[in-house]
Amino acid sequence: MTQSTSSPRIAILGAGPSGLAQLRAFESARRAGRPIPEIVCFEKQSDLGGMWNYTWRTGLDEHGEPVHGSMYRYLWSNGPKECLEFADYSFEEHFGRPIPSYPPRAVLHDYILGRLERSDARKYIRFNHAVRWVEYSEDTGRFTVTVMNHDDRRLESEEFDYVVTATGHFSTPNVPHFPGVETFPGRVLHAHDFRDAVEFAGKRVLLIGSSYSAEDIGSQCYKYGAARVLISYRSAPTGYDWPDRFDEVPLLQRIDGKTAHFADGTSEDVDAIVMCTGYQHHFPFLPDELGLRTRNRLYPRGMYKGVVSLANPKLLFLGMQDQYFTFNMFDAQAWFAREVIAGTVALPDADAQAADVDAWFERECALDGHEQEIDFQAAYIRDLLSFSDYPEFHVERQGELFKQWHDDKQADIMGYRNRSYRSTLTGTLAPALHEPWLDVLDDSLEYFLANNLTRGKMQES
Ligand code: FAD
Ligand code: NA7
Repeated sequence: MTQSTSSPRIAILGAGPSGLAQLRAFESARRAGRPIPEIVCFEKQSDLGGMWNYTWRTGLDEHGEPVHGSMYRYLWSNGPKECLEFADYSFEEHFGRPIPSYPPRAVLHDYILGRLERSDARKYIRFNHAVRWVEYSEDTGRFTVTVMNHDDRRLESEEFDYVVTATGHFSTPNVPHFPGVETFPGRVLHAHDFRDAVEFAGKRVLLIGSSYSAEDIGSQCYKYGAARVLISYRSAPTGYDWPDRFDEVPLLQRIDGKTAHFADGTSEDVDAIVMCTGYQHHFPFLPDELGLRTRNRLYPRGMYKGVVSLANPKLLFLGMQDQYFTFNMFDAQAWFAREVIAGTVALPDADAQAADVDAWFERECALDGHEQEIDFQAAYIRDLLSFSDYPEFHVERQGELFKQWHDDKQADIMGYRNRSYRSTLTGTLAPALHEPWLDVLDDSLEYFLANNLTRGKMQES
């Protein structure tokens, strides 16, 4: 175990977009000539990218760890890339030319990796290292982080001054029970285990839930030939103008054989059930007093500025919010966390931190509708940006793009991915997708780039 006496040691848990944002934040400080701490990033997968690192596996991975990935084949960005662009690394810089606004997963994965590979930060990551336990000692003022090193098949413990938890919160499924599900004679799975819509070609698919997973898995199933898609909602239908073969029904009550019965008294035979019922914030490696207990929301309590644990200011979290903004919000958080660790941002006392959390939380509770939610998250990010030198990315203008995105989805849920938006960084209007999204069955990076080399007809949103 190497211990630095001169600079603090930081453990970053997870090398997804949030953990990589933290590495990049330190790297940019180092390049600016600032001293940086000793960093170790523990990642249980064999490569970086987090959720964007596609895996065909479900259940347990090759080491017996829970599979992290919830993404599936043919997944395309569900928001405009212009709203997640890193402020210090534009899409144009990465690809050398403008690309359409809604890329498939592999293209975004390439972009995430590209920024990291242009720095020297990969060296900090220990792959195949699953964090098992984090314990804080009041005596030493340090954390002991225990990890399973799957390369050497050994449990290892090291001490750190700070822990940055960036393990995501869309991996541990929330799976409700419905009477009769145990004898349903077809596939029942959670969205976390959904991998390939082709499996459902010709089938009648029932989706439970009415948020992002339901709308996208439903769209995928439709695109790849499902005979019928039923979306069963608990609170409210998605409200989109779905094409034929789609319907929205109230909540599933029970299942008899293949027949699903809904709250309005209607019933229908289905062949498969996909629970698109969301995820749990799950931290099996944190003691109760250090974990977060929250549903998926814009301002989970328990973290000052959505980052610093109220239970222990040396424990930080990234990416724990429900997300309109993603990559650039994680960056804003990571740059803030860097300044907290460096001591250039002084934390107020515990009461003042709790009052700040309460104020944001109450503001969130009063929100009415998606436009206010988008403005809220933009305001949260703007607040974070005031604490660091993260480059300007015009977060409010990106908020307006999100509102346009929302309208575009309302107008055409199967066609919104054909729209183009203007980068707030470069000012470039994205070229149109080379053919309508509904017709593109190949989601590979190679196919996407080969067919979108030249700027097509533009259709600004
Ligand atoms: P993650 O990407 O989940 O990364 C967490 C990392 O922590 C992983 O690498 C994991 O292996 C590691 N880890 C977890 N536990 C441990 C442990 N015990 N020890 C060591 N390592 C551990 N966002 C968008 O912007 N656009 C989209 O189109 C979009 N689509 C999505 C579709 C789906 C199906 C899902 C589930 C999410 C989608 N998201 C989308 C949101 C996505 O989660 C974020 O973009 C982003 O991946 C979050 O980054 P993160 O680093 O916080 O978490
Ligand atoms: P979300 O956005 O957290 O949504 C969860 C959905 O599941 C939501 O519609 C819930 O209904 C529904 N839900 C939760 N519990 C139940 C039960 N018990 N019964 C019925 N319905 C339930 O998760 P998603 O997976 O859609 O999206 C997460 C991320 O993945 C997101 O960032 C995407 O980009 C991809 P509610 O509306 O609360 O009544």
